[in-house]
Amino acid sequence: MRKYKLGPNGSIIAAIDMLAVRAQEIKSQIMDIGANYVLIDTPGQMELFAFRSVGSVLINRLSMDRSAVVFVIDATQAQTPSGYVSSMLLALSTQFRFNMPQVNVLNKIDLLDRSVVDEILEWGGEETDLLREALMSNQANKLEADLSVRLSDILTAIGTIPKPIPISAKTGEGLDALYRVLHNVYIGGSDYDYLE
Ligand SMILES: Nc1nc2c(ncn2[C@@H]2O[C@H](COP(=O)(O)OP(=O)(O)OP(=O)(O)O)[C@@H](O)[C@H]2O)c(=O)[nH]1
Ligand SMILES: [Mg+2]
Repeated sequence: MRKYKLGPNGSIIAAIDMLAVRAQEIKSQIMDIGANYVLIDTPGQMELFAFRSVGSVLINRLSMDRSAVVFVIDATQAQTPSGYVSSMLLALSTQFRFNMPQVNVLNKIDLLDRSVVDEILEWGGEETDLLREALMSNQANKLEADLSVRLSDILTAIGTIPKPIPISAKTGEGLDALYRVLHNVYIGGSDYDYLE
């Protein structure tokens, strides 16, 4: 920020652009480590990373043979029906932008009661009416309710959005399930049902 006299957003943009330019060099340094798994953490400000073309350029350049995007949803934001729909739309737009296998996770479940987590997971289940009903009963404003229901209908119609895997980065809960799903993606399996 000081060197280029940029604000926080401009600095993130400049840093990503610089990374993209040096992506091959960074990738070969990563390969030299010889790790079984490599995790690359990207900035959460989606308009600065996922929604700029250099974001997907960088992802493509750093990707190895078997790579997947893990999209992290904050469970506390997704606990209201409209918050859930907004989170899933963001997950969908990342899937659309990167066009890579994507796993969605619902993080911070340690902050919510298990019953609330279960309700969120049901919204992503087969019973699509559950989300619809929750949206209708939670919105005081009719316009907002209509819009949310229509957006959730889009999510249902698209149908390929993987339901989120509940995890806690803090307690480690659910990480084994995430590992299993990622392993499935790596070996080319399509079975996403981690509960089986
Ligand atoms: N209770 C709880 N807190 C968490 C969990 N995961 C992250 N946090 C906290 O949430 C805050 C934000 O975590 P970060 O990892 O910086 O979030 P981020 O999404 O990477 O943020 P950006 O990189 O800015 O997008 C920190 O205070 C973390 O300790 C979790 O599973 N449970
Ligand atoms: Mg972060």
